[in-house]
Amino acid sequence: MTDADAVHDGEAMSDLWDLDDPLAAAGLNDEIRERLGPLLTGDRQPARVARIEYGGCHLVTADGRRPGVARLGRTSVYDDDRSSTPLAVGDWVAAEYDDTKDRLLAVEVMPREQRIGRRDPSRELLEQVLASNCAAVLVVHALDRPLRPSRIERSLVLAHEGGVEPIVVATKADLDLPEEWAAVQAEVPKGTPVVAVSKRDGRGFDDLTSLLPAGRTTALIGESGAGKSSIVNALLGAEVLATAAVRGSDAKGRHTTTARELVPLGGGTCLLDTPGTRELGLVRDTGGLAAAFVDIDELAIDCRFANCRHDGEAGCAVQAAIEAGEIADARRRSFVELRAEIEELDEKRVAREQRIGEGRRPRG
Ligand SMILES: Nc1nc2c(ncn2[C@@H]2O[C@H](COP(=O)(O)OP(=O)(O)OP(=O)(O)O)[C@@H](O)[C@H]2O)c(=O)[nH]1
Ligand SMILES: [Mg+2]
Ligand SMILES: [Zn+2]
Repeated sequence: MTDADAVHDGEAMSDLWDLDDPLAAAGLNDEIRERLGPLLTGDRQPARVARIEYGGCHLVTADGRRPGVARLGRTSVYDDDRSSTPLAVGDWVAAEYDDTKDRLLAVEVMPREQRIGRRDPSRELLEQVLASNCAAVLVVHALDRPLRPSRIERSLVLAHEGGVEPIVVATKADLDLPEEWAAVQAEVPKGTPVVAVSKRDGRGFDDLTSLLPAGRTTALIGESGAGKSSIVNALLGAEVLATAAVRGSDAKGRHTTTARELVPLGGGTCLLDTPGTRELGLVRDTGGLAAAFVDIDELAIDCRFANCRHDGEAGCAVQAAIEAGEIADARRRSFVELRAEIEELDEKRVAREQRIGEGRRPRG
């Protein structure tokens, strides 16, 4: 496929939501109705954020996909959650028309059930939510490019940290790259599904379809050119999202997808496509690290010291397992590296709170 094949997706996306019951297609169910209920006072109606662009957003309402604007001044939820993104694609909101009756305002956000949040690239102590209210996430990697060390492990930590079930997807399996496929599998602990797919020959998509949580939303994350939008199109059975060829020289993507976008598959099952992300900084750890490294976490029970850091201590069961060839040292190194990244940020956060406590101006 060449750039010339890239289609513009704005209008096609609106058509996708031209359904009898768009809210049901967006995944509205009894549970969400109950959580949204208290926010729906007066003339407010339920809506889901389908896309956010500079200057506005698109909301799925009972009438289909409509342009909207965020007006979150009066929200309570948002106030409690200032360290995060005010409005994210996938959010369920209470919406109302403004006085002119032609513009929809998102006025209050339902507390997020799950989220994929990375470190905000411009403000490191803030979390930037890439996808909200997604039960699962496809961690997408193309086999035709180098796998940067711990890239997949990092994505798994982010997923678990947001309460999201990760599914690892290796794309371009038609290119027949067994070593690259082995490298991907090596970063995936047991219990986490990993599938290889090909848009060219169709392999893997039945498996992938059966892994998607029905009636819920599955987000896609990965570098530009990984094949995320191609997966969405394959699962939709239609070329709705724009895709474009990667650069021949280094297989780098061209940042074809420019906005996060919610796509209905039917029956309330949705996909949430995102633009390629190179940076996936970790924000904090409240259990995501252990979940992404269950192998290390289980071995740690047998370490001599309860607070063993698996980094050269005597009687370390992780080290013993490496020497016995049961797990790769690369696994341990990734774990230590990702933990260090989180700890560094925790220290900065503490220092920032101290500065605020002393009445000084916070930085970052
Ligand atoms: N050979 C092969 N090429 C694929 C496959 N899947 C996707 N591609 C190609 O990979 C390129 C990038 O695919 P996209 O779907 O645009 O990638 P993306 O992850 O959405 O990229 P961004 O939107 O930039 O983040 C396109 O040229 C696709 O045709 C596959 O299974 N096999
Ligand atoms: Mg894309
Ligand atoms: Zn240890």
